[in-house]
Amino acid sequence: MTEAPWFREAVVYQIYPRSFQDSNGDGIGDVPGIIDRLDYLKTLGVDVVWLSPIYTSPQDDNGYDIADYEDIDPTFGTLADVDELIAQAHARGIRIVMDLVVNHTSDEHPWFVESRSSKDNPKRDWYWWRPAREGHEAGTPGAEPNNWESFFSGPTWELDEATGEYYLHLFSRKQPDLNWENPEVREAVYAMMRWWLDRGIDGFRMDVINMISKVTSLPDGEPIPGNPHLGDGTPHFLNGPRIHEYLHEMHAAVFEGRKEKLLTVGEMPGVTVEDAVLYTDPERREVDMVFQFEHVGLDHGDHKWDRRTLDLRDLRRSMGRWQEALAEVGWNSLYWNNHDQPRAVSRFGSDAPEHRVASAKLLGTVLHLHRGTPYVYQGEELGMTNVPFAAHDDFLDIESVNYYRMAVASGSDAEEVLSALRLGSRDNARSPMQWDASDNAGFTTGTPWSKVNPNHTEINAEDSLADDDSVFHHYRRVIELRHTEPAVAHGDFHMLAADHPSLYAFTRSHEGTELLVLANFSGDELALDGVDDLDLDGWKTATLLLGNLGEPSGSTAPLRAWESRVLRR
Ligand code: ISL
Ligand code: CA
Repeated sequence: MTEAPWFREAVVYQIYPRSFQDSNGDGIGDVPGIIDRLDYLKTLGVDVVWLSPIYTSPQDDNGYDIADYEDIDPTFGTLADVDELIAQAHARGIRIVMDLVVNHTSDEHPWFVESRSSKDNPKRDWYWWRPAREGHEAGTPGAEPNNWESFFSGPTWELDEATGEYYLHLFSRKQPDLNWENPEVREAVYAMMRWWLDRGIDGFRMDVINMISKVTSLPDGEPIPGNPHLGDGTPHFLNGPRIHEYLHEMHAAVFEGRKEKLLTVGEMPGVTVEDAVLYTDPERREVDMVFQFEHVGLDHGDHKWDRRTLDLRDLRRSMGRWQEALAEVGWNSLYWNNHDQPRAVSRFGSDAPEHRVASAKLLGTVLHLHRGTPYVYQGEELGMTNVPFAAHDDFLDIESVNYYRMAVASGSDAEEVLSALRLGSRDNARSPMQWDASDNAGFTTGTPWSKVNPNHTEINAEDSLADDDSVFHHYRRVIELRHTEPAVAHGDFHMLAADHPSLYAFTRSHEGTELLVLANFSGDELALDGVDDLDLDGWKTATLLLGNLGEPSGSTAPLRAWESRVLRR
């Protein structure tokens, strides 16, 4: 048997640099700020830090629009700061993983500036250029080369006056898609990746990497009801025809023969379990794990702005299916939260004052006890909540801003659009990290770029560090468990009581040790006797490894509101 890969025992912490720690009072988090907080991360016990993009960028999508892959945006610092960050992190046993955004560049990247300059520029074919649809005059509605809708509202095509052709942008018009069909593009990306690894980083989180291969005829998608010119292009670019070939080629060109402990995680909206097995089978040499989106789509209706109440049964069914599908081959990544998602405690737990702490701890317990590599998003370890946004101009994210404008222009009620934004906006995850109870939460001495959540007086790192019962210390313990209890990292997973509306229960077993996780996803007491498919006879005298509400009256006693337990036998 070959040794299990190192990342099975690792926990990753995601930093959204803009909102983590400002060091110079300009109101924007930066790399020196991160360096100042490394000891905090060391105390938490995480193994890897993933940084959202800090490269040179006009910041149209907060850095996911890159104008120079090999330099740092002055907002965030310098290359020398990054070298220092790498050295300081490594000195504490923490690896640094960078975001890799190569489905698209910024329109201000020199590659695109050249590409757009003329039809016969050598880099013309580095992006997707197409003339207007046959029989249509460029610039008129419906003249776009196809009907794909952008993730950030409106068409995915922008007419460029210089040559009278359109370019493709799945995201904003300042994020033109690279043409991966062109081998020069691929080699340029691989060279840039090698350059970063040579600099000492430990891997990449690959942004929307399953969108890089498109069906080259760029066919129209199924029309979207209510809009005559827009359609769903996703079947033509999610997990496209050459995606496995590209990832395998990237692996060979970039990672082969390098040091062992690198990490690659592919962010893959619309990835299925069947695809994920292929992407993460170590024999195929593509990526170590993928971010999938099934569980964060379960409270969406027809689209993300149409929210519905989550049914725990759906969540458990989805999580369970992923556990099972990747049990033998491949590996899962585990997350509730990232910079694109509303806050977990407000969404899957309860942010009501009486339940926030317990439910935040419960969520940490449940997630980290699954089989896979857990990701903690900054502030999650404090139980940070969604932000009480009031008016539409409180929302800053391009996705929210564009959606509001589009929805109101097409006749939706502004108040209804606002309530959808309050629940679903990515801005919820992007408010400044709450370090202490002072005016700007210890994030900045200047004016923060995004509103500090007023609840930082109650919810902040300083208080959490001082209180052994805090969400922070619970996360620290659950992370430690992965490092000390082999069943957490390596055990088999088995879901229990699959039809229960509020109990989340499963076992992990490994070399004679068995763990049982019990979690009450509700504000009501939950009796464990007589629950279908839950036999607790052998667990009455089991050891309590980790609870979230202090000693229960017994290992199998009824669960109190939002109580979770990890038992071992
Ligand atoms: O957040 C989303 C919708 O609410 C997703 O569709 C998101 O855009 C998708 O998961 C891709 O996300 C990644 O690429 C985007 C960037 O805006 C996100 O921040 C990033 O995580 C484009 O680079
Ligand atoms: Ca700053």
